[in-house]
Amino acid sequence: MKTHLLTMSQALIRAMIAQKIETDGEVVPFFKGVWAIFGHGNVAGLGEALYEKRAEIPTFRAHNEQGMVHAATAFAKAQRRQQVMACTSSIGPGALNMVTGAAVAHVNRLPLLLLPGDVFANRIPDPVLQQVEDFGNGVVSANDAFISVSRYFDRLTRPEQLIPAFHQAMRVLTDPAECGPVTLSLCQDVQAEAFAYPDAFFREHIHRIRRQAPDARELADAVTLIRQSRKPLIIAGGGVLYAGAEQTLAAFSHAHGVPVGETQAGKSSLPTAHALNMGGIGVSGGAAANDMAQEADLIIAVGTRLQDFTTGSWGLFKNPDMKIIALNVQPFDAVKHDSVPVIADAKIALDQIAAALEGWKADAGWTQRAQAARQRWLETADTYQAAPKEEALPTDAQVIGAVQRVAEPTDTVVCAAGGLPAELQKHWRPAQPGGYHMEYGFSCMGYELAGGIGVKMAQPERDVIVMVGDGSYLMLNSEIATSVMLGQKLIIVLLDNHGYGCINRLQQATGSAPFNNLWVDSQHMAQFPQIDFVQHARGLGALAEKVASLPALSEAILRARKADRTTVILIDTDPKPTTEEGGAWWDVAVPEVSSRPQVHKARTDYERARGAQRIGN
Ligand SMILES: Cc1ncc(C[n+]2csc(CCOP(=O)(O)OP(=O)(O)O)c2C)c(N)n1
Ligand SMILES: [Mg+2]
Repeated sequence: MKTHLLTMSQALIRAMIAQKIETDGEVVPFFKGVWAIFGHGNVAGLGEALYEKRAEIPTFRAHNEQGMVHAATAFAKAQRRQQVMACTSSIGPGALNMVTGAAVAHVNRLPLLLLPGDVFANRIPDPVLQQVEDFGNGVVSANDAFISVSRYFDRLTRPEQLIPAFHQAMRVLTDPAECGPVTLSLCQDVQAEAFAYPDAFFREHIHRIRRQAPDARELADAVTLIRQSRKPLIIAGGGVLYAGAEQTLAAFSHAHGVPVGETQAGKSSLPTAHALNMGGIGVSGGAAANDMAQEADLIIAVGTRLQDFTTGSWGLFKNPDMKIIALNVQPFDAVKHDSVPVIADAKIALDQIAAALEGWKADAGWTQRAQAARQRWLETADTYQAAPKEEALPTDAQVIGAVQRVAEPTDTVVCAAGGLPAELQKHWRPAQPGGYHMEYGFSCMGYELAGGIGVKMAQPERDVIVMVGDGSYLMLNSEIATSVMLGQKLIIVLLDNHGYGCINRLQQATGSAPFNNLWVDSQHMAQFPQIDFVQHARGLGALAEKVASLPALSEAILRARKADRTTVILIDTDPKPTTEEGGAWWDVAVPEVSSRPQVHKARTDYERARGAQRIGN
């Protein structure tokens, strides 16, 4: 048997280079590159191996491990899970900084390869710097924290373990149902240890993402249910985009007169102009989709996890006879809420269902109502986006309107947390599939700027517009410097409302006093914050300007498009108003006991709302 004497690190990097993927008939490297921040846990082992192969697989330097994981995760999302990145860190703090990012990828079902350094397998120098010591368990390591946020976890304590571990890693990274973060925790000494790896381990491997066809009986059950329904509604989740099923969905909706509501991950499945695109559904959705959802007798849930923001914490659907068909590659999702499962790829299954439904249409009245509801909602949304009176601070919706007025069909808007996700789900009008990149599975503050880099790396020909609140910006902004260094240009619109506007609103909606969210409501303050975001962004190497009006914002975006690097455009906004219409109830537990009458009232309302919650289905 032909073998190659290599360190475990060298073998890993060579095996990664050998992985290819066939997408749209083209064969490309499966691993786009490796994000790295070195320390004693990886600099000598993996660092040396990456240097050796730097011409074949690029290494990108970041400023914060969490940030680099967000960039890698966003890249995989923008590539619709067809291509991934890896991230390597030192042991201890560097590794644990990646855990939050791992959770983002885990919740959002996005493939990602994490390579944190780990303690010495031989344990001779124990405890090494940054090693966590457990008094009663010799195998505990800080990296155990990855276990709960990895779809596959392995700790390599011998170099030859890489072979089976890598095969399992590739299985998970390329499986549409299982995919998520894979953590190979690499003991520092093992990274540097050699083994005679078989030649076959480095052979080119061309992957193709599996498209699972539905079981014939599951398909038949779903078709029967659809034929029996009069008021069906499709919920389009991220799975539509990952399956590349947007045209199939558009044709299905059109042929059968079935309206479509979009989740945060599924938004931009249909172009805004599609006659039966109801827009966003759920807590942060619009009035059109939510009105239809209340009455629907059948929900066809395509590629969605049915999280609480989609189902209004299961208070949204009011028709007592409503049934759910869950079309999903992942059985875990397909059985939720007693759904009728169709375990399959969205594109294949929608095509097959459409063929079996030949000639069938939803009630004409239902379809017409949907079209009218959609029109009404777009008109309502227009009024929210319209420019404010001169003296008033703009709202988030008005800022979105100003960005939209100068948007190109090819733009991708990126966001994750704060008040913006709800306003964007209601107001952003994507012209093309994939033009809306929202991380709303973990809604992780700090994803926006770093994630934008990953999106730009996936879509270099598109302008990437990151919309971010002051809170998220302050939480993680160091990757602005990375975007400048790597030439991955972002247009960042920073909405400064002086604090955590959305949580402040939520706090008061649950009867609490304004407390500890907006800067002005912070208790212990020697000085009111005077943060100069423009100087800060310039300090990191970006271009930056503050605008005083919405027309000035639109103009600044046009300037930023022409700029050679990342631009931060700052605008002050009003933390209070949001779009009232649309939106569904969200279950946020209100205290049963309080000294404040506002909380008593909120509790009474809360209990009433819970009475309308669908349990189990
Ligand atoms: C890492 C993280 N911490 C806390 C939260 C809870 N949270 C959600 S939004 C938010 C405030 C966001 O503030 P900002 O970015 O300024 O947006 P705004 O609410 O003002 O629109 C907080 C604290 C979160 N989602 N992520
Ligand atoms: Mg804010």
